Amino acid sequence: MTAETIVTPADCEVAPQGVRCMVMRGGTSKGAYFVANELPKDPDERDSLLARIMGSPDPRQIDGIGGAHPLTSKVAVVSLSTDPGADVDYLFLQVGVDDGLVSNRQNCGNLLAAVGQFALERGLTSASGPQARVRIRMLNAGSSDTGVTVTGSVATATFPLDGDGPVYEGETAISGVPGTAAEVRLDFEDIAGSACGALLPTGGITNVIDGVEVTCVDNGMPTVVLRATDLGIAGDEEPGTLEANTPFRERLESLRLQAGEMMNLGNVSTTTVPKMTLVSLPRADGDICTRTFIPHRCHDAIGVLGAVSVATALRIPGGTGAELLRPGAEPDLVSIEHPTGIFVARVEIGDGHNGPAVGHAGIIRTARKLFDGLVFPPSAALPRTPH
Ligand code: NQM
Repeated sequence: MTAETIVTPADCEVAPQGVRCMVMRGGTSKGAYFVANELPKDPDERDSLLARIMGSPDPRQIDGIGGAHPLTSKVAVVSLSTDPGADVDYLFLQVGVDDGLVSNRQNCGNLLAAVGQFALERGLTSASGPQARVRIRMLNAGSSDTGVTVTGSVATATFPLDGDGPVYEGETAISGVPGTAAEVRLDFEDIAGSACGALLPTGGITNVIDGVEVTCVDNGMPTVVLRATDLGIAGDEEPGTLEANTPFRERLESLRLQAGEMMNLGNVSTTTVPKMTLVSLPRADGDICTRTFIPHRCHDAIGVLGAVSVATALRIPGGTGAELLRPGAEPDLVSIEHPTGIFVARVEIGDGHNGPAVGHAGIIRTARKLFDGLVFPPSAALPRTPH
């Protein structure tokens, strides 16, 4: 048995006293939250440290605090904003479970749901009264290697407060999370084209790739929307059933690689965007049924900005799968069925100079502080687990 060891210069530089870290549930994801200046400044050093903290690369992340799934192997890095129009800056980093790669190429609207509370907990911003409103600039924008330049957009998080800080207890339930917690409202500004440079980055409402019609959209998350039946599935299968269907997954990945090039994302073979959302007729009380690949695992629910992007594609006249929406659905709301329930996204679409334009977009989440303390990463990179 051989094990390949990834060694970087940062491997010897871990403070033996630990690294300050808060673990929070944001929406249907869970992640480690850090203040930016408590991590190494150098991105390579920072990423090496974060991979070790999460326990990657290892399918079980047994030597770290990651949860062995993309939805629980996430990091939020928060700092005072350098933009006078925002309170704090939020950088999302996805830590690859199996490969240990740390990527800033996508945003995460679920971890975003706890950024406001984290910023108050760490004294990065302040608020008083019954509610906090924290303006969060989202730093994950277009990647420099594709030539697309996109500026960070802003989300406002609104959540309850008491004299001691954020209130986490509450009566709001969201699908995919047991019990209830305090409501966090997220309102988005200027998220269209967040990573691809345009709401419809291919220039068209639909495209045909290998005979399959798709809508490629980026309203906060680069996403490809396609009809489940066009890929020979019903669309309401369990995630595990779809993940086990190798020919289907190979076809989906081939479409994704081609769509990535068309969406200005370049070669997406090692990136987590675009996401792939298969749509079909609603089965429960929603307007549309979905299964989303993020992009290799099937999501147990649907991402926040992913849901906003899917709702946008379906609300654009002629968008792929728009005809599958439940007749009579409310114009600005889309109730998206997913494997563990329903996600309601509000998106207003109007006419812009060059086609459809997005007005307000917003969603409701909950978030909770789970743990606050010090995390102790190993000082050397983990050997890659042999497969
Ligand atoms: O789309 C999963 C999640 C996400 C991302 C993913 C997210 C979003 O459920 O904004 O929240 O698509 O990787 O946390």
